[in-house]
Amino acid sequence: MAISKKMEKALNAQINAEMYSSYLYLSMASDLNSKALDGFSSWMKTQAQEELYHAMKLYDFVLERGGSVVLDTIEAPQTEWKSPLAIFQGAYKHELLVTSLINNLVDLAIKEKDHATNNFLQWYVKEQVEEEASADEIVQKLKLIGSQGNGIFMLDKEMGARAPLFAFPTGE
Ligand code: OFO
Repeated sequence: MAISKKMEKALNAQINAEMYSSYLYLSMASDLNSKALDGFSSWMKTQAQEELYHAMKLYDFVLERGGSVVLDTIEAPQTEWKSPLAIFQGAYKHELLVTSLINNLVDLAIKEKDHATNNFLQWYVKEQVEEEASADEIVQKLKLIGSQGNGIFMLDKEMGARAPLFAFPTGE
């Protein structure tokens, strides 16, 4: 059974929200890089890759269910933040918003008795728990460290160890 037009529209909006998340985190990665925090920046670039993956999972699902993907304009994200703490607080706040968007989609799937979409969305429900927790963990660590350069240096090193989801080909 194909998805309803209403569900198709809502899932397309979520594709846009996930693409925006990717944009936002790439913008944060660039700002972290300009603050000489290469490890934090690299972590955020991987986060942006994850968001692209979230969008693509939805993209494939819409097509699989007989719907159409209609890509909309992606809003321009903020470009500068006052501190790494402000960046990760922003990321945490953004994840809370995304969680509410996912919850709304689940509500719609339940209302429409669309069990397949509801089942598909449960992956995102679980993922959001992790997304919120990982951003919040960094916020808490940054608060603990405060302005101690040494602590920030150590955390930057630790965060730089996060492996990318995929590597782009390099070279000529
Ligand atoms: Fe797609 O989870 Fe973050 O935004």
